[in-house]
Amino acid sequence: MRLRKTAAKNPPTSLKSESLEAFRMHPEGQRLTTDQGIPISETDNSLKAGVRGPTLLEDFHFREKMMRFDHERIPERVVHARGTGAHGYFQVYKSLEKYTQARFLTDPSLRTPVFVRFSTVGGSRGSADTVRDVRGFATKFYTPEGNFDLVGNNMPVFFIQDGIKFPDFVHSVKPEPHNEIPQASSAHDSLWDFVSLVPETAHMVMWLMSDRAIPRSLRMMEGFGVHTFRLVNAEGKATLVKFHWKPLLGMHALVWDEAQKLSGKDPDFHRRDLWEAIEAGNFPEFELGLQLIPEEDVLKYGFDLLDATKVLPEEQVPVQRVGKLTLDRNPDNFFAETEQVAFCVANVVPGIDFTNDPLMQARLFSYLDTQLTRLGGPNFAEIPINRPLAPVHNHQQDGFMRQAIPTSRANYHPNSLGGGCPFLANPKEAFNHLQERVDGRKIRARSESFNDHFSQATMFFKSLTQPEQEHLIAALEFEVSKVERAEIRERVVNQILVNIDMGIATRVARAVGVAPPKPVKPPKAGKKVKNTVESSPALSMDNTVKDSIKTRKVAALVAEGFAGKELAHVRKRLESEGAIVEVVGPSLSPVKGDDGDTVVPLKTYLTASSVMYDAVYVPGGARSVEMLKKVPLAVDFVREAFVHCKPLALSGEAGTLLDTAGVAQLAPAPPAKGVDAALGVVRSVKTETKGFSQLFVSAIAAHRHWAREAPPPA
Ligand code: HDE
Repeated sequence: MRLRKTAAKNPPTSLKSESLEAFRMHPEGQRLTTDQGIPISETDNSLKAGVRGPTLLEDFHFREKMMRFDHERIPERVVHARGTGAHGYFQVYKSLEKYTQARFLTDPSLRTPVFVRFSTVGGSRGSADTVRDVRGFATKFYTPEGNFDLVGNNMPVFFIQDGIKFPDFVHSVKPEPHNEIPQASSAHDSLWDFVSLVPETAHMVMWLMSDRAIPRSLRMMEGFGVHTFRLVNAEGKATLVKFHWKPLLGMHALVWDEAQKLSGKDPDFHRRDLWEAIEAGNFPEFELGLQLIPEEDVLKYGFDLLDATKVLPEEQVPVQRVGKLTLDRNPDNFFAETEQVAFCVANVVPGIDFTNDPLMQARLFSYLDTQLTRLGGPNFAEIPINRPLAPVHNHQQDGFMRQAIPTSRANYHPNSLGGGCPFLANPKEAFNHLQERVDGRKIRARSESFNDHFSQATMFFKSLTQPEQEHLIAALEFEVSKVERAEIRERVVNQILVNIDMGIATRVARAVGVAPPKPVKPPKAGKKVKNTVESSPALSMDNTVKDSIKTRKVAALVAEGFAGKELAHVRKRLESEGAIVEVVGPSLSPVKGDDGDTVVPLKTYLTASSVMYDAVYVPGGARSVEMLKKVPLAVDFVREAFVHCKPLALSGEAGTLLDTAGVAQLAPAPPAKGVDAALGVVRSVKTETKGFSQLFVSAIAAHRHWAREAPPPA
């Protein structure tokens, strides 16, 4: 897909976009100048004393150009450094005034502009997109009452319960301090050392080892506010709330081997996917979901809703879908927007409030604090992407990079010199902190209600389908095998995994060279919090929607002599269903089909790879197939697509490529007549057989065909 120019395609439509226009630089038809606006006619040679002489200090253009270059970098985010952003809007379906006074949730006619930044957590700015990690999902709503930031993740729980442990946790997962290895990976001693010593990590570690940690696309993953928040209505009545984002394309994952290969083949895989989808007008959509819980039910579900290591199963409190987020515009400039955007959990509007979750409380401090350093001073709310659409007036002043020019002589409150302005807002419209009764002893301790660390880890595992469970165990085996210290591997098995599931512990123990674990004593009565449900089907990605192939990428592998009519037919069908078909050939020169027509490949066997696609199709044509068999990279295409359980469509002679790829013995027998699609391998006896395209469409919609995977060891 070669696409460019979001700006031309999607002209500014939102108020936020209009507000950014004042800051956009449009170089078209403009002459080159210095930062002072002085016209420059030569920028390739410095000013010298003679053409072979020394450069002169007087050369202000050279000095300015070099000074600006020398200072282009700012500190990357201490976590979530790698990210990608998009503009869009949010619209609520119907008024939620019963629960909240927040305008963007009560006025269905309002399209609230948003900026979203997706991220990985552990890697640095240049790290690969498809690593095993949590994904950040941060949304800034530019509401009429000021900015609301929902700074969430794609997993509903977290590693720790109290924010004071965040520096410890992050130090352990980041590259190790002595050699800065490994980059963007949790498969190393210090993380698993921490995990083995801190049982509250158990539940989140199960999520991290699951397929949720390797999403197929940022457009195909859920988002969660994680903490329990509060909605507050105009009467001051509060309701506890859990925020969710539900992707309309469903949730889908990569395969771990594929994710690792993609890190090399296309480290920008997720960033590119998001960018291209928006450029092509395939705007990502997520529904906002709310779980609403009466205040008095905070301890009703067998755990404490203030504990961020727990999920509230959807089967117990259903997620109500209340509105939709649409991402419809790529940023104009990565640095100015995606890098400089500053989210903060403390940015709430009237109608939304916090709770005493000790993880959330720590975050209320951390974001502003880190941004002070990252963005070079206290005025970062004035950077265009961070400016609210709501007017800003206060007595805050000065500091590095101040942009606004206060015009009043009064810079204090109360004042008479400025006529008392800015005047205090009407309390009915202002943000009022919920008057929650708080009393207690000053104490550095954790609530008893936070004690159970394993029940929900077990519930999560039980909620997965068998293939998902196998992936999770394989991920644990992979990660813990990479731990060099035997005592850490031993502790992971005997302190953590045995408490989650003996089956997992036994399998991982064997894989990582630890003696088979002994069954654990059941916890003392009263200590273990009872799960109110044993499993939650909503937690399985396999239960997601699988009814569409919209935006799925399909590679059509061709060589000279391919079945031309068939390719045209299949392509048309897939494209009519919203898929993207890319022809991959021996070179970028036209390739002739058996009908004399030519296609021009967009990629070659050298530049593309099966891991970049959702499905692979090889049209028939004896000559083409024979040529493909002689090219190892083309054969790899078929082999990898098969191993990664992707839909494969091989028509006529192309079916024999499975033999060449060495996977025929794992595939179902070829059809004796007509077409067949067992295990997601669509094959036909002849080319263009009726029903071939339809079966392929269904196989792609199913996403992956796990039944092809080798069975677990006995
Ligand atoms: Fe963050 N987190 N976090 N975090 N977080 C940051 O803020 C922090 C946590 C999340 O795209 C930092 O501006 C603490 C949970 C996202 O710009 C920093 C704790 C969740 C992003 C910070 C947490 C998140 C961040 C780094 C434990 C999901 C990226 C740069 C108490 C609900 C936002 C920055 C973006 C970024 C602190 C835990 C989500 C250091 C102290 C839980 C999506 O302030």
